[in-house]
Amino acid sequence: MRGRFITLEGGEGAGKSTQAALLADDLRGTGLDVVVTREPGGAPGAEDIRALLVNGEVGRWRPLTEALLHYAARREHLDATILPALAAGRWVVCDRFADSTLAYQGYGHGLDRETVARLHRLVVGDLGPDLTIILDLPVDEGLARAAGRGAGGDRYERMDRQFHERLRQGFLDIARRNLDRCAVVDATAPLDQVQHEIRRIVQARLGPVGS
Ligand code: Z5A
Repeated sequence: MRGRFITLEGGEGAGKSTQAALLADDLRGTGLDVVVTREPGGAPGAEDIRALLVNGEVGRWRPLTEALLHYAARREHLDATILPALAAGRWVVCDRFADSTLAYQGYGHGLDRETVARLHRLVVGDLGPDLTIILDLPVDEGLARAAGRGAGGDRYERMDRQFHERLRQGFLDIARRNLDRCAVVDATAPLDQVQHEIRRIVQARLGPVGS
């Protein structure tokens, strides 16, 4: 049986990486075979493209170029990692996926929705996630959490506050437009409460796991 594909989305410091690892542990505890992966990246060629995206000057790429790079990385990731895992019956938990392109390059950088949608149809088609958890957090809190990790932040973390506010509203709008697939979780709650809420949503949306 094909595995299930779950993505975690949200702005900077929302807790996606932390919750992806916790969710994978929860799912493994029920006997499932789980792959944790991330975007941009998640496959050798995609990780090479990631280096072009997260390093360098803030204005390094024009929005369309940046979207093309993310979708190029995504196709590698799908072919090399996600699709083989799902075909083998494994569950895939992915830290960011295509909603991040619409949020960052679309809502954030102003690339129009139809262009992103055309790229999506070409590269992803109907291979998208079964469930998307959107972790929502006020911008200042997310940036403070991300800053707490030190190292001065990557290219995206250095973008201005208004950009991050557009991202937040973008993710909430994506959730409103995709009610069947998306669930918004309050990421200001303590770690274990967020973990519990995600576990509850996975059970409710995808049915009892591990049975
Ligand atoms: N990007 C794009 O533009 N277009 C695309 O299509 C895609 C991506 C796919 C990749 O960055 C960048 O690429 C990303 C968007 C862009 N922008 N940035 N930056 P990345 O993958 O390297 O980083 P990220 O995904 O943005 O990670 P993040 O947002 O910075 O962090 P996070 O994964 O959401 O959070 P975390 O690392 O799990 O937690 C952050 C800190 O908060 C950490 O110290 C935790 O211990 C703490 N934390 C987590 N949860 C809590 C709670 N509940 N309470 C208190 N503290 C917490």
